[in-house]
Amino acid sequence: ENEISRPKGYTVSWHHNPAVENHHFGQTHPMKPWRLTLTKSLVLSYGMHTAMDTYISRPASRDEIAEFHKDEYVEFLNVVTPQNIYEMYPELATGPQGYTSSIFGVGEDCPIFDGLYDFCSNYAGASIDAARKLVNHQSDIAINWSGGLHHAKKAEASGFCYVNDIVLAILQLLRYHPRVLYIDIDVHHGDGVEQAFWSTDRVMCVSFHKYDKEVFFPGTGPLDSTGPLHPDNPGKNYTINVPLNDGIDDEGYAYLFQNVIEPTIKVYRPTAIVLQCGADSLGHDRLGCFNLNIRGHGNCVSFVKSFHIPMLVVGGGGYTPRNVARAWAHETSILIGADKTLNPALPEHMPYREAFRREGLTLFPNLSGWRKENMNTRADIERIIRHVREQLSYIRG
Ligand code: ZLS
Ligand code: CA
Ligand code: ZN
Repeated sequence: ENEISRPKGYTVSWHHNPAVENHHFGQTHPMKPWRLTLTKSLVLSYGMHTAMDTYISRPASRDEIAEFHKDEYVEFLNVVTPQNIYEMYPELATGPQGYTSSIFGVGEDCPIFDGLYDFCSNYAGASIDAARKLVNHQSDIAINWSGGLHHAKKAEASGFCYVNDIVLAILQLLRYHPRVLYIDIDVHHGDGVEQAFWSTDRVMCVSFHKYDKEVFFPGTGPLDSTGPLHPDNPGKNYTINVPLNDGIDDEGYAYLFQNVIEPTIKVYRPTAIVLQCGADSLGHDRLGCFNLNIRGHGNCVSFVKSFHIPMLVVGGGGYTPRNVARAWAHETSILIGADKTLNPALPEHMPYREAFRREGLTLFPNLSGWRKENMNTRADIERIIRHVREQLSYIRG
């Protein structure tokens, strides 16, 4: 249907692995790796793979994972199974509803499921591979939709994340790149990445998220959380947090995003950018509370791409699988420069076409008309922009 050619003047690589798609967190768990299968179905059916270098990624090695994570934690992930968890840690068997989260963060949010290590090592391997393609100048834009698991800590699983592929990828970029800008548009705060690079000026972390301390996970990321307070610490001011209320719409988000990201890039002059595209910031997300449409979400990707800086693009959250797939397929088209030529009507012949019927067989259903009222005022948004400008004034040369 669509004739899609390779982008002129730059190379895009797509890193994926079917080994990630077929794992299950559990029946009721909102994280569905199957959304990656839906994404792949759209990417292939539109013929977008013909415009990219496509790699089936390999699992990250234990040493690669241990570049950030604590050895004992990597060992734990490697050996734990749903069968042996209670033998290994009898204290976890506290009651009928299962284990409490005390051992390395496992619990209801981060369950031990069959093939957990296979899942983690494969999504992490894809992000590491993608980062290396950028370092070797074999790609200008590298994509791993299975990555973006931004909550994982050095020795703790958190918020559906076990291994922090973003931190591992940034560590690869830092071997060559002096300054890496991390941008996170998942509806949740990118706390694991922020924490890992809190005390360095070689990575600047910017997260946009719903913020409501004690109510919305993970409860961190207020506007005044900008890095270590001590004046001698190089990380001071190298973290930007953009806390938001429910219901932000495409217009407000685009205005805010551009007015935060443009001055940040001008002042910081990153030599590589990592963009986490968590799709739980879309309207109608099962866990989210924003009002973005597929195009509003994608505008962030277009805007970052327009700076022509080497870019690693990863996935993240996203709990209404068909809309996650729409967003990431649309964003793939933006990255290969095919968004204007793609037919918004979904391809006639594609696997899982029925999964998209609910909102209509289009890439761009209306996702903004739901129960969430926009609780972000013009004044809130202007206050954030002023705060960021002031913060950036302290890091200007
Ligand atoms: O950013 O809010 C929490 C923590 C709790 C409430 C939920 N219970 C189970 C544990 C304690 C305070 N957790 C969040 C985590 C959100 C992670 C987002 C990841 C990312 O998008 C990146 C990938 C949370 N929100 C909703 C749930 N957990 C949740 C909803 C439904 C269920 C089913 C499975 C498990 C228990 C019942 C669960 C978690
Ligand atoms: Ca975020
Ligand atoms: Zn999220």
